[in-house]
Order: sequence, then structure tokens, then C-alpha cells
Amino acid sequence: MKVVALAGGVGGARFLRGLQAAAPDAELTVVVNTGDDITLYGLRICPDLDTVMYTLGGGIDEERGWGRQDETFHAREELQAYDVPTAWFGLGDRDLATHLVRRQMLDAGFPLSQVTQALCARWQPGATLLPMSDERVETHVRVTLDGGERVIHFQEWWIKHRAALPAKAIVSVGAEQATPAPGVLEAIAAADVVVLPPSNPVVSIGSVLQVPGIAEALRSKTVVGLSPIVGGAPVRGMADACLTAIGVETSAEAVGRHYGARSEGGLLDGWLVDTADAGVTVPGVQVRAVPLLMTDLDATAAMARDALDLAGA
Ligand code: FO1
Repeated sequence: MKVVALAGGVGGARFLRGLQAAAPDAELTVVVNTGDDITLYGLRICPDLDTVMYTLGGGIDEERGWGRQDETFHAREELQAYDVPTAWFGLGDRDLATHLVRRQMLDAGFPLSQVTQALCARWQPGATLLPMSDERVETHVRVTLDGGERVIHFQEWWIKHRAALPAKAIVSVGAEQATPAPGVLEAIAAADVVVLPPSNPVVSIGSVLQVPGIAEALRSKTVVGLSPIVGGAPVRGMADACLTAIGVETSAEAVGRHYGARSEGGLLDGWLVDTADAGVTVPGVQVRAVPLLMTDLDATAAMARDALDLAGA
């Protein structure tokens, strides 16, 4: 069975680990959000690609959900000692090697998709990881700061300001000119099912869908999504701050309706909500209530099985 997942960072990566446990024989392709990517110190940092790669490759720091296990932050501490203004970004010493290799390969002219393939040769994630695009698409956020309207990089908003500054707008800079990375449209076309993991619907799943051609490619597929909102709150992260920014209520029902029914021009055939949200309806979409808390691998594998069952239905 061929499965394609559109994924972001921590929540999406954790779900994919469960999907692999639930369907070990499935051929999994992950189309990963690159809107969170940021250039710092001349390095191109790809948080969601790295989080999926480390999580499926066994190198992730489980507690943080991002970055490497057994990580140290000496380089970051030195940057802080120099009062470097971007020292708010937690650059890990082990993680640094990934960015150095990526920088070297990008400078040698390799596209991000080939760099990702090369990095995955070490990590063996057991899935094909594809950036949503080889072109630069960056999520920036318009906020009010120091008394004026400013546009800052998503990572600065997310990490330095903990998404506490109300976002006036969230924009995918460069999306209009971007094209899907090689293999993305082919993987979607060949998929038996497309899964939208419980990633951030705005800055993760939403960003992937900003790349021209990807949303259209989903129109002829069976698509099942899992709600990242349980009982009116995001399971982790700050998806509520992002949903508010686009005028969507933070609820499993509102996110399901935001994605919409494929039969009505939207995305979904099926929508999994947590048992806490049983009774949610999304016109034109088959909704099922199952436990959605990824407390451990077995729980996550059960969710993944539920998603595949719903797709089969
Ligand atoms: N998240 C934080 O909350 N603080 C950090 O300092 C931080 C550093 C970081 C470094 C590399 C990386 O791959 C991810 C990192 N993240 C950090 C997570 C990241 O901001 C988010 O996971 C994604 O961008 C959103 O999914």
C-alpha cells in the first residue's frame, strides 16, 4: 500500500512513527513543510525536515520533540556570550553538523530534495522524505512590535516571542513562485491514501498546501486527516495562536470544516477527532471519534490504524 503524508514538525513526526508501526509494509512518502526553514549564520536550517528525519531515524530528543538526543548547546552559549541577536534560536552542537552538510551541498548546487536524500542515507527513516518544494518558501508573521507593524520570521515569532504576539497575518513568502519538489506530485498520484497527520493546520499542513499544484493533486485522492486539537486545545505547540490568526476557532470541528470536504472543493474524505470531541460533524466528511493522544507508540499506532481503516471505508 502506498501512503503519502503531508507533515510538519513534532506532532506530524510522532504520528508517522506510529503509522510505520501500524503499516510496516506500506511504502510511505512524507511531503514535509519547509516554510519554517530559516537561514542563520549562513546555514540553512530546516526544522520540520530534520524533526521528521531524526524522529523516524531514531536520533530525536524525545522530551523536546525537536533536535538531537544527547545534545549540547555550547556553540549557542558562545553566540549568547557574543550577544548575537539571533542567539534565541536553540542551535544544538550535534544538530549543527546537519546544517553544515546541508549548507555545503546547497552551495555545491544540490537541490534541497537531494540534500535531504543524502542526509537520510545516514538516518534511514524508513520513508521517502521530500521537501514540499526545492524553492525557498518561508513563513513570516505580521505582528505589532515596539509600537509598529512588523513582519518577522516564523521562528522568531514561535521561539523568541512564544507566539504570544497576536499574528495579524501569516504569509508564505515565495509560495506563488514555488513548484512542488521532484517526486511530490508523482507520489501523491500513485498514493492509495493521503494522510494529514495532527500537525499545525496553518503553518505546517497549510504551508505545504500553499505550494501551487499540491492541493490540486489531492483532489483526486482519498484523504484522511487527524485533528491536532483535542477538547478545544492543541495537544502541543501553539496551533491555537495560528488558527486565531486566520480566524478559525480552536476546535476539532472548526479545523475539520477549515480543511473542508473533498466533495465540496476541500480536502477531506475522513476526519478523526478525539473521543473528547465525539459528536463533531463536518458536512460531506466521514467523522470518527477515537483516542488521539499520542501517549506512546502503541497509542499512536492505533490512531494510524484508525486513519487507514477510515480511508478504507
Ligand atoms: N523550538 C523551540 O521552541 N526553541 C528552540 O530553540 C528551537 C530550536 C530548534 C532548532 C532546530 C530545529 O530543527 C528545531 C528547533 N525548534 C525549536 C523547533 C522548531 O522551532 C519547531 O519545531 C518548528 O519550526 C515548528 O514545527
